[in-house]
Amino acid sequence: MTANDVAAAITPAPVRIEPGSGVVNLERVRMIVPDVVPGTDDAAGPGLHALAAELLEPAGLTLVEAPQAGPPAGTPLELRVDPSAGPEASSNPERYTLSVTPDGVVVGAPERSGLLHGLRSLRQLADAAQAAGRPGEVATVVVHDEPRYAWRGLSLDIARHFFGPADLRAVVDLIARYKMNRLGLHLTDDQGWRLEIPSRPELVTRSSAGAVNGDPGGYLGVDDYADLQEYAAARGIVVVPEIDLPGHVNAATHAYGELTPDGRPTDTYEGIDVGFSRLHLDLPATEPFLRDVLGDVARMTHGEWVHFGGDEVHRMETTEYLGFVELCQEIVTASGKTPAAWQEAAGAGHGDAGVAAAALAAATVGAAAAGTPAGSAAGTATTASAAGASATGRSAAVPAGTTPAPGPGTGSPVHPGTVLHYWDTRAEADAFVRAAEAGGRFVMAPASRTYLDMKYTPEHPLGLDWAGCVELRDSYEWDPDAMIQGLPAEAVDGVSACVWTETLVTRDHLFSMLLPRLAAVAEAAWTPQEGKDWQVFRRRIAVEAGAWRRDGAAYHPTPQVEW
Ligand code: TNX
Repeated sequence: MTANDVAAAITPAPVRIEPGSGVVNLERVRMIVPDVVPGTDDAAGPGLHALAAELLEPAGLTLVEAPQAGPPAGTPLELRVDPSAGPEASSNPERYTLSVTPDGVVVGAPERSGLLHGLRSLRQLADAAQAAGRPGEVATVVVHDEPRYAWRGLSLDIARHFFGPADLRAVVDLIARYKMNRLGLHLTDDQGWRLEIPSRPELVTRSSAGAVNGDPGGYLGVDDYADLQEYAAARGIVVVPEIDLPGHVNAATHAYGELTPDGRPTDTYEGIDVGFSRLHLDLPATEPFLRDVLGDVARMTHGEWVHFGGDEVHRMETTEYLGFVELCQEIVTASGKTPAAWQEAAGAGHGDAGVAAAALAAATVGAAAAGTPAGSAAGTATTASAAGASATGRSAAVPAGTTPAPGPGTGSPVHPGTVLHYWDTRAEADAFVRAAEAGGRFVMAPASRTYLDMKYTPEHPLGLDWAGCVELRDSYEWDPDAMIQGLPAEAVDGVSACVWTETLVTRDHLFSMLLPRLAAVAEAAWTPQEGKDWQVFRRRIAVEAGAWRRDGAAYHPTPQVEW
């Protein structure tokens, strides 16, 4: 391999690469692992050893044990706790240095996450060697690397169609390959409730069996959820559960009739419309329901965040909506977690832009799903100016109908630390700037770039197109810091891809929407803006496809890449 080939093999592109001129034979590798690694609970050795084997063996490397006597077998691969690793003067906790020399390999990092990133880069070098027909002959190189953003995620909808533990582990492995570290799970929606809630058992007993189009549903039990989080955590990934409130709740109102004004459960729903279901803040059953559900989810969740949704609540007055935003933030915080929500929680208009989205979605994919109630997308639009909010009432829930509507620029409903997911680029920037002033954090998931359920082209058989078509280059060429006018870059925590599953039923459907675009979003989240280059990226993607084919992962062979 030439130096250029080395640079061509690591995706997302590293911060700095010093190519060597030789190769090292890594067909047989002897691992040297530290006993203790900062950021690790259990014995680091066995865990890291097993993960390295999982990553490297499919690429043609064999991990061997050191013999009791005689010369050591295999080329050394040392994982080393090294605070001086990474780009010069970096204090990024995820930084690492990967040195591949004729004598062997050293991955240095101050924390476990960096050691894993270094192993992943090594793996891609090994994959490239394998694809070039020289398995185990890895080009020498030194890589100094660190992520641009701390939040690099994929949010996956398992409510419209259910994807179970085996699929979710495959998704974890995939996002880990691209050094992503957050898996958002959209666990509830109108069509199904996908997480067992011990205090509210009927959510899954009554509302998990169905899915869009009458397809089979399913749910994660308490143990499934714990196991998945452990599997993800071992790979440096935090699961962020999303319970979508106070809209997108038909599965909840089907299970618990007390959540509706007439006390009767709603019917099951198999269509793909949005915005028609809602909770009611003034019903006596509502707050106890929120406390039970969000409290249980917080207790079951190992990571820092609980996402309470907040999107597309088309049939609710602003005051009541903001009461929910306040109450959900209060409950999540009281449960010891940091709240996350969709952008509407900033008071950016929870109805207007969303109504347009829903109407477009209904118009363009109506054929994909049965049972869409005609005209139900035309909810009550709320004007952006009416959607301002008070910065007061920080600690108490605001009862419906009592929030004074403040003038523009007077604050934000967002609590300090709450993480907003920006998705609808049609919304006005003001509310987001106010949210950032109030201490809100931002994750950029602009639908026109990172919604990987959008079609690649108008003819694409899967996906929606309400945000337009999203080709690989669209997912690649954008700057997360420049998405919202006037928002300070310091308020941006990162980037998330999202994949909604109205039209996606199988793992192959899912993966063919993720690949290759997920790699482009991952590079937007990892690589500094000045280090990105579309022409180089598309060549690296062709190299990546070798591993996808080997691993049997479905991908879309977009004409933007020479495969
Ligand atoms: C918008 S983005 C939604 C989802 C849909 C998706 C389809 C967001 C917060 N809500 O309910 O599934 O569009 O692309």
